[in-house]
Amino acid sequence: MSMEITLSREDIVRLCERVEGAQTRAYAIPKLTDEYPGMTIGDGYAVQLELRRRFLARGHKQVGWKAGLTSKAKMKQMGVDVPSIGFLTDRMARPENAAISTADLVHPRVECEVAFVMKDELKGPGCTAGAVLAATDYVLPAVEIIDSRFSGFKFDLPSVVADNGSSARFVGGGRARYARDLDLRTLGVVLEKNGEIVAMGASAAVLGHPAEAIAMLVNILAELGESLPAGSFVMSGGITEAIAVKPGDSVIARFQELGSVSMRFVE
Ligand code: OOG
Ligand code: MG
Repeated sequence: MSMEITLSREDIVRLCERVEGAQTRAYAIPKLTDEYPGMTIGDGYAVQLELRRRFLARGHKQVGWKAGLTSKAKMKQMGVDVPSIGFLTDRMARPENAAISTADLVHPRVECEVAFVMKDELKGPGCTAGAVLAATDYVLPAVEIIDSRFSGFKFDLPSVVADNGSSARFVGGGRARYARDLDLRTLGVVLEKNGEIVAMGASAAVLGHPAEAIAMLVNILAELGESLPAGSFVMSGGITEAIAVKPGDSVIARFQELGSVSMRFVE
């Protein structure tokens, strides 16, 4: 993947302010490539970096990273065929069984993911799934609440990367387990909304093995000149397609071996 930056510093700041406004005040904007058709993936990451810098300067704490678009179901749903990464902060975390407000979201969707908590730092390039498993403290089930800031949830890779991979909220829960005690490829997951099954899948949907997604994330970080710190909470990407939610909905994701994660949505 080329990380070439073609936009001027002024344009990067301008686009960052546009995305930041849409994120913090919850409104939809056109995808960035409508105005900048030549925008590259490197430009997208430059905007994301500026966004992260601003959030951290305001006192948000980074807790980890997320891989996105790592399953066929997600790639097909979004029309994008290359994975992406985004950062996660303390302000995005919600406790298990939380009532999650949708007033500060545009058009939220939920998706089931396997999350990794790292005990050692990882550095690319050349990071492998084996290296990821050796550096993992434990895994736990998670639900990510994504919320593209782009109208109609329609975007391309440079735009979604600039929008921090549609990151909005996340809930970790269930039962934490050591990766070595599980077959992380064959974990089944069932997503229920208001008591009905709305999506299901198995963890192998994520690049054949969720640890592959974390390795991919570490290798993208290397291209950006960064590493994955020990202690990071890392989500490996939606196993199933994402499901839209609205106030009044209750959601439960049941993971084989890892227990379940639930939440409900309110105004
Ligand atoms: C992009 C974010 C994708 C995942 O797990 O695949 C993502 C999107 O679909 O809006 O978080
Ligand atoms: Mg996700």
